[in-house]
Amino acid sequence: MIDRICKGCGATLQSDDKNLMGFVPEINSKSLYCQRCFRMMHYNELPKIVAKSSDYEHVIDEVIAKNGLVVFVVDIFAFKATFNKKMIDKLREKNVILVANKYDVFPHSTNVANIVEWLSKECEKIFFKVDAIHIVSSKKGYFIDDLTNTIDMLRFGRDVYFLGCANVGKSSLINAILKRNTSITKDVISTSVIPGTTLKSINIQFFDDGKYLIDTPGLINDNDILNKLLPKSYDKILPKDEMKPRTYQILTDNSIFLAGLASIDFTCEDKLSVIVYTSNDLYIHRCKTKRVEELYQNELGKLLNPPLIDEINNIKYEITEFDFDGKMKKDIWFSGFGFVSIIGKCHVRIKHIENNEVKVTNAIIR
Ligand SMILES: Nc1nc2c(ncn2[C@@H]2O[C@H](COP(=O)(O)OP(=O)(O)OP(=O)(O)O)[C@@H](O)[C@H]2O)c(=O)[nH]1
Ligand SMILES: [Mg+2]
Repeated sequence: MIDRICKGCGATLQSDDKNLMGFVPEINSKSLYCQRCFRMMHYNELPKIVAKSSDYEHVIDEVIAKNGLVVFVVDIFAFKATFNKKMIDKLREKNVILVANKYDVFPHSTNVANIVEWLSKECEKIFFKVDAIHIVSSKKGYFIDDLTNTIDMLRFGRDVYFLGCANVGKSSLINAILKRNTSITKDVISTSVIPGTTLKSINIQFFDDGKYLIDTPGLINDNDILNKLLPKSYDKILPKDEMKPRTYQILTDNSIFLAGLASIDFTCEDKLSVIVYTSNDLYIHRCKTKRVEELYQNELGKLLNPPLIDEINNIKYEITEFDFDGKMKKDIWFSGFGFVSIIGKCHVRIKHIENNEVKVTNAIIR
């Protein structure tokens, strides 16, 4: 008998073990989805079985070996974390379209051309040559047609592979392309907030020449903030809609808490402008630096949540420091929960969750 593949996650359907991927109580000619995907789609259940980081190497190596066009998807809200160096190094010899997804969470006044220019400079910095750069929102359907046109132009009769870190929205992007270009109105592939939703590659016949759109499991980053916290914390971390920038005038020995995920202490001679871009639901607290440790002691998991009370015992912090000369507006990227723009000369001392990377770039929003 030919194996049947779940249309939602790519697992081979089986009815032997309900704790393994691809389980359905009974397989017949009508079986399209495994029980896990059926429940995700119809009851909004979160998946308990997820892809593992160890599976990733062979996924990317398999794609590299094929003669395909690669759509490398990054999450614009988590750009620094998802513009993954390890993946980029493997993609250097391929034809790549860089797609920054989740544009809908950016302030609507943001100029798209400026962001494309910024992305192209980030590529140049690491000598990563891409054939095109697109900004899209799979959720809202923004700029999907522009991307489809570029795919048509650059494909030259090949399959198209969607690669990227877990949770950047690869499966959502394919669903959006299908909805725009076929009679399909509902999601075909399963998506969820949990990294590792797609378990195996999924081939979707899409092009007139019989070639495929191919979804792949994402690279799981064990340092991703989502992998350090429980799903009930995600609600405040992931923006649901347009981020409202929060601006603070900062003097020396002032600090800002990004809930209990990080705190930034500022030392400066002149007043600074600091703009916080996170989910609107993430609690931001400004205080004097001398009160920071007392607040960590008394309010972590309470006022300062996430992390939640039942997560704090598993969390350690580390310190990262930066100096800014004030010549250019800079962004500090907090892996997976946003970025903070700084205008002015200062020294910053950041206390953040251990191994949850903090990186600096020129400002993405001018
Ligand atoms: N705001 C916003 N959220 C999005 C967008 N695209 C995807 N998401 C959300 O991001 C989460 C991950 O989406 P998926 O499509 O499952 O991501 P993936 O890259 O396929 O993830 P894996 O299968 O785990 O590798 C889901 O909660 C989606 O609803 C978007 O354009 N905007
Ligand atoms: Mg997926």
